[in-house]
Amino acid sequence: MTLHTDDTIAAIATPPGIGGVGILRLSGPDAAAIGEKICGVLPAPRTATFRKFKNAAGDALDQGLVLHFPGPASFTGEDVVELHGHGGTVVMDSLLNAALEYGARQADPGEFTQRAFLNDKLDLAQAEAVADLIESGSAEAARAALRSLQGEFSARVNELVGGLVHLRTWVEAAMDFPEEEIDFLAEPKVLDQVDGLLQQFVQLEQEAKQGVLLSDGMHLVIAGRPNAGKSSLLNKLAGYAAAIVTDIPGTTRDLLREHITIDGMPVHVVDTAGIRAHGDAIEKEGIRRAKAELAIADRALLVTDGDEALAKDDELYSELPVGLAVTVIHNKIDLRGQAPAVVDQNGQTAIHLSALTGDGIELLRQHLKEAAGFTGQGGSISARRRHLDALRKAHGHVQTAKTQLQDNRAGELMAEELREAQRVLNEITGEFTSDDLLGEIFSSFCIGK
Ligand SMILES: Nc1nc2c(ncn2[C@@H]2O[C@H](COP(=O)(O)OP(=O)(O)O)[C@@H](O)[C@H]2O)c(=O)[nH]1
Ligand SMILES: [Mg+2]
Repeated sequence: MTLHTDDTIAAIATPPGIGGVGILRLSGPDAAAIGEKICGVLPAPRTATFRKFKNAAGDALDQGLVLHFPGPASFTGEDVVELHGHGGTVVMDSLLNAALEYGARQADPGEFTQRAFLNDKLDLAQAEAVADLIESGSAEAARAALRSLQGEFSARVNELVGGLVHLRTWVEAAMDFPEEEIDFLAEPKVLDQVDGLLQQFVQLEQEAKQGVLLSDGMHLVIAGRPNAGKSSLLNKLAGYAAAIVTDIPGTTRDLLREHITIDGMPVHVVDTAGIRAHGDAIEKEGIRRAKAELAIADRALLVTDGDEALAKDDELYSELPVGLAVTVIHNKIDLRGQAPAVVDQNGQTAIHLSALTGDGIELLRQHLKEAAGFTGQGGSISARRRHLDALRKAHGHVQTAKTQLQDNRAGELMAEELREAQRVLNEITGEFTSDDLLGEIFSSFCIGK
């Protein structure tokens, strides 16, 4: 991925295909010159004006509106020109080709946003929010992404950084006076500040977690023995007959994926082949795929059709990756004349329900929200796993700093932890972020953004 910004990039900013309007976007030092070659004299800055578009051979290509945003008052911070033509594939391609003939380079995915970042128009978390807003799958997710784009998340991270800097100044000043260091650090306000920071971490992590849940959702895998009612459960959760249900064991062989939302929380549900020792080659492959899916799941629903608690050494458990969160589903309560219930079973949640009648499904939905920590409260921000990981890592360093302070009064070690926490936090907003990570982030954007 190139990180230089000395050339002029061009891309069709509207989605491929046919539409009323198609937009060609140019950004860079020659954007204005190239724009003039295509459409004659550029209009006054930020004023939409009608022009005819031509290529180098003088062929008429299209006609439409032209907009000129001289840098630095533009999205990228560079000179930007937009040509709004008719949204047909051939028309847009010929406009793009004209721009390339005049010396522009086809933009890489996300390169406009990357330039906005490099020119300090956006920090990294805001740039990521641009992509999250475009890709948001629900109104809540879009609102959260917009808040992050407007800088709400970054402001909260910067607040934490500010607190860290303040604390570091104090601790490092203490180290300059070794005779008084112990007293300096024994001041109650030092510990108060550390505790205040720790609280801020807890709060922001909670909100970032909501953000990650809103955009990524929960990855849920339904597993269990054949005929326990796994596919029926998927159908009830999805609200329609997505999977084939029969009383023949081994009906489901391939994985079946459904995307559902529970009160705004996206959930990716995967139905799998029942786990059993014998079965034909197709079923064996199905079971292999089920295990692969379990390996990346956030939680498994382990379905049985009896009401007895699964023994700790039940073979079903041996098929699950260690440490995977599990909810046991005791299905078919209608056959036993039981009422739906949520119970604790050896520290695990077990839910008695009927995938046939739907009795108890609501209990399961509420349990899933709770288990994921989804509050569904408005006002959340969008965040990515990388942000949450960074917050947790920085949090850990501040926690260690507190131990160094309380147990050892070790100013130097404390300062070291605080410095590290600050470095990790700065990665969120991109203050000190490796080119590799930047490349990875921007290359996942769409072309023209
Ligand atoms: N009575 C009753 N039958 C159910 C229930 N859930 C599933 N079944 C039946 O059990 C059989 C197997 O169901 P299916 O969903 O295909 O199970 P899977 O093999 O685990 O996917 C079918 O005949 C279903 O109609 C339930 O809650 N109550
Ligand atoms: Mg099935």
